[in-house]
Formats: sequence, structure tokens, C-alpha cells
Amino acid sequence: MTSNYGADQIQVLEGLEAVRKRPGMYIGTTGPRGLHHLVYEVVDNSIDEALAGHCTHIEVDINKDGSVSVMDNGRGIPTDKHTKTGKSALETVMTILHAGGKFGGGGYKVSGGLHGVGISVVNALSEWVEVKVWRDGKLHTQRYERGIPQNELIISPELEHATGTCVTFLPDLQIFTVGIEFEYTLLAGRLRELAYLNAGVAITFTDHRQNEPYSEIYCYEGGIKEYVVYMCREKEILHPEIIYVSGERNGTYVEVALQWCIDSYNDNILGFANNIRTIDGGTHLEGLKAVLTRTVNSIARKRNKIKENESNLAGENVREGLTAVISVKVPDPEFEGQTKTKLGNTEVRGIVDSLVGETLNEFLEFRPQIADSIIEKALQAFRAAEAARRARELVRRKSVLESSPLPGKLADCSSRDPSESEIYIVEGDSAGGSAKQGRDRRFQAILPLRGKILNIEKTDDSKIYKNNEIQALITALGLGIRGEEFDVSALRYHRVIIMTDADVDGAHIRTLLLTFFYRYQRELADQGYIYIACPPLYKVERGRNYYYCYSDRELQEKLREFPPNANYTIQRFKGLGEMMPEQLWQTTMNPETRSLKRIEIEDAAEADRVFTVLMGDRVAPRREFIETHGTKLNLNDLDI
Ligand code: 0RA
Repeated sequence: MTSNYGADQIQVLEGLEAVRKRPGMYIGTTGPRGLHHLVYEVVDNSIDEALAGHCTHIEVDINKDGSVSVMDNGRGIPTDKHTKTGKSALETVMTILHAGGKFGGGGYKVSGGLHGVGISVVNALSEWVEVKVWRDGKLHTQRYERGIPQNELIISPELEHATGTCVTFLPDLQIFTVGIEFEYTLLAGRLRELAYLNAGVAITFTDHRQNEPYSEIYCYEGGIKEYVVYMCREKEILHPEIIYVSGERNGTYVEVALQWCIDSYNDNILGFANNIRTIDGGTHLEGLKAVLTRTVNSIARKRNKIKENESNLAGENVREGLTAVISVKVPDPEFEGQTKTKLGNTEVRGIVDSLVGETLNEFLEFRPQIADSIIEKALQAFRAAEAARRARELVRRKSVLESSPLPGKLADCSSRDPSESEIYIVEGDSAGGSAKQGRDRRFQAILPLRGKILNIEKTDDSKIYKNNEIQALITALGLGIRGEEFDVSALRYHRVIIMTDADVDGAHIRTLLLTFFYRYQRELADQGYIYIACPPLYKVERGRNYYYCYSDRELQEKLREFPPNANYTIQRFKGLGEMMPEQLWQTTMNPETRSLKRIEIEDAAEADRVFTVLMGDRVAPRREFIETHGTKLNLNDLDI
């Protein structure tokens, strides 16, 4: 310990104690989402170093003991002593809230919602942290426990003159009481996203928890341009070259990549501010949409594709078939909305508008063929929208869905009172069978869905609503389609419970359903009508007693209770269909004994985000990933 235990030291302890007392204020939750934020927080520091131009490689490792290491080849956190406090800069960064920014670094501190709280918060919420800094030909190390330094900086000479930082931390089970198991998929999704957003930065991600380490490298020289290529990989593109804009004004950096596709009828625009996905949009997206509409209209008029007496193309016409990524870096970002994922800075609207306007105008002026094909696509969209509007007026709002009967495979409950009724959305017919036999039919309805439903990412609205499984779902719930007002009073059940297997396919279907609800029936998630069922993973039998375990941790704890040479059997439930109806009722459906997880809007937003980077990807590495990690994924450890 440092010897000068003065006022400074007491202040430090009070600061970190405040974080440990109210962790939610700093990282949102102490559930899985908050746990994963610790990693993002540490990685963000290395990303900042990369943005400052001093770091090219970041390595993230999940270690065998469950700790995580984040290593970079940046300049290394400064280690020189502060004359005033007698502490090293390193110790200051590790122990004082929000100290990071004081030591230079980028001016684009990520401060959306839960990010940007500083590495000291990770320190406060970890059982231990070990920091290594390579600088000035020396290795500096220091260990902390629950935020408190355990030794002075240990300085040893290094032969190699490399620089960099490595932070290893083990989250504190006293804080994260539901467990500290990191989920590969979630971390991989965010790391890949960061690699796309920061062109050229290589991020290596390795999981050492199995016998064979599993590793992936994300590095995209083309940055968001490559992201757009990836998003369009299965579509037919309208123009060969991705339209790319980058520029800076008043300290705000703007980067945009655009690609129109022929066989796509909606738009897919991803927005980011300071590396945070702005799911709820904001001023950067408003600026982009405004300038797209204005520029395409103006070029269309110049090229005489719209006559003087004809009206302008609407924004949605212009955006039809557009895939885009916009990433802005703002010195003082303001994040708004329930999930803090909407950029509020008003100055950004005009900056995006003018920077994109200049480049896009020039791009299209010099490429009249591309301009014409984009205009033609928008004109078609305009005509189709007009035709659809006339058709709708003719039918007088009599939608197909309104008149359709309840789906055949719905096993409805007898109650007609939504407030006491629940519907289980179950994966597959065999699980559906068990659930139908196991339920209490007075208030529990069962809707089995077949297979993978559909991939929302790759399809447009009209196809989604034509899909049998989605139609069955919407009709069973009693809801209309997007665009018409959402009417909660029409909702037939006030608990919509997603019950999928605890494996990769189950996780996929759950993510897909949450994404669907998030995008098309957001009110349901907003108002807390959506739940996740928590089926057990194991049944342990010993003599005449049996126990259900809902996570690997619970299983380990149960086994530890037994004497060393006890006889017992473990049954692992591979799917819900393997459970007897009575078992399913007892463990998962009986309101007296079951546990349900209510989905909050943030969970649905997170599902939407993971879905975008991971779920559309069906290339070989993903298959390999599922084979390696399939058994590790555990429903009970997920927030989503
Ligand atoms: C401020 C100044 C300098 C380095 C860093 C921050 C830094 C912080 C972290 C956190 C993780 N990795 C990092 N790498 C660098 C360097 C100032 C100088 O050398 O002049």
C-alpha cells in the first residue's frame, strides 16, 4: 500500500466504494449486460488509443479462469509520478473516477448511456485487476483487489522495446451475483462492430475456456465501406462502386457509406455516434435522410426525370433499396431516449447535410448512369407507393389480417381476459406437444412455430407479413401490421412468453423473435408484455431425490453439496421436447414455481444489434463457431 494515507487516499476509497454501492448507476445493470459492459469499457480505451493513431492491434482474451484480458500495442498508459499525489498516472487512472480524459487521449470520449465511465469503474467492480504497461523499455505491473492497489508499481527491464497496455480483470461475484460467465457471441458481435467502425484496427478475440482455444480476427481495411459490402452480400447491387463520404467540420467527423440494391425494397441504415449504435436514430440520421432526398430530387430535375409540374420524390422513395452506414464522432455527444441510443446534438444535422451534400452531388454529376439508375429506382418506388395507396383506399382499410381467423396450430386458452392470459411461443412441434399437454388450458395458450421462422434481415416488409409463422404470430396476438396504429387493447394476452431450447438454434430463434418485436411491435417490449421462459438445463437424481438446475453454475453448486463419493445421475435436457409434459409444467410453466424473465426495451435493442452483425452471417466460420461454442451457450446467462 502507498504510505501517504492522506485525504487523497480516503477520497479514492470513497469514490470506488460509491461505485460498488450503486453499480447500476455506472454500468446500468449487474446482470449479464452490465458484466459485458466491463469488457467494452476496457476495449474502448484501446480503441481511443487506436483513434489517436498509436495502436494497430487489440487482443481480447477470455481466460481459462473466466477473467478477461485486453491488450493493445499503443503507447502504454503513462506511468510517471504525479508530484502532487505521489501516485503514478496509471494508479490515478485506475482508481479515480473519470480520470482517463485528463491524460490527453482523444476528445471523442464515448459517453453514450453506459460507456465511457472510465476504467476505474471496472477496477472497482472486479475481484482483482492486473495491469501491465510496456513503456520506456520497461515493464510496469500493478495488481488491485476490489479497486485497492496491492503493491507499488513493479518496474522491471524489458529486452524488447515494444509499448502497450494489458489489463486483465476478474469481475466480482459479490457484485455480479447472477454469475460472471462471459458470452462469446455477445462480445464477438461488439468487437466485430468496432473493427468495422475503426478501419484497419485488428481485433483478435480468443476464448481459452475450452481445451482448444478458439480464435477469430476482425480487421477491415475498408472500414464502414466493407460493412456495407457485407450487409449487401446477398443482394443485387445497383451500382458497382460504394458511395463514400468522409469529412470534418467544427471538430465533428462524419463518415458515410452508401449502396443501393436492385432486389431490396426497404432501407437498411445503421447509425453510430462515437462508436455507439444509435438504434433510435438522431440528428446524424435526420441530416443524412434530408440530404439524400434533396440531392436525388435536385439531380432528377436537372436530368429532366422529374418535370416542372410534377411533385418531388418522397424520402422513403429515395431510400428504397438503400443500405448505408453513417458513423459520426462528436466531441460532446448527447444521447437521448429511453435506451440512450438517440443522438441529440442539433449541430450534427447540418454538418452531415452539408458534408454529404457536396460529395454526393459531385459523385452523381460525374456518373450520370449511376444517377439515372438511382433516380429510376426511386421513381419506381414512388409509382408503387401511389398504386398501393389507391388500392388501400379501394379496400377501405380492410386488411387481410383483420379478417383472418385464429391460426390452426394455436392451442388457445379458455379465458378471454387478456390480463390473466398468457401465450407461450414454442419452437417446434415436439416441444409444442409437451407444452400443450403440460399447460393449464384455462389461461395458457400455446403457439408452436416451425423452424427458423425467417431471416428478417434479408427480406422486406411485404415478405415478412406473407411469412406463415409471422402471420400466425401476429394473428394469434390480435395485432395489426406496422403502419396502422398499435392498439394494446387488441392484445389477446398480457404475457407473451418466448420458450426456446437452451442451444444455439434456440438462441437464434429468440434473438430473431426479439428483433421482430423490437422493429415491428416495439410497444410490446416497451410496455413489458414480453417474457422469456427459463427451462432447466439439467436434472440431477440422487437416490429418491431429484433437483433441476437452470445453469451450469447451479449444477456445479448442487454437485458440491454432495459427499465426495455420492452416486448420482445427471440428465441434460437437449431440448424442451425431451421433457415430459408434467416436468415442463413443474419447472417452466407453473406460475407458482417457474421463473420468467421480463424483456426490457434495452434487451430487445441489444438483440437487434447482435442480430445485425451476427445472425445474417452464414459463412463457414459461423458454423465452426457454433460447433465449438454450441454447448457453452446458456439461456440462463443471457440478458436476451
Ligand atoms: C493517455 C496518454 C497516453 C496513453 C494513454 C492515455 C493510453 C491509455 C490506454 C488505456 C488502454 N490502453 C491505453 N493506451 C494508452 C500516452 C501519452 C504519451 O505517451 O505521451
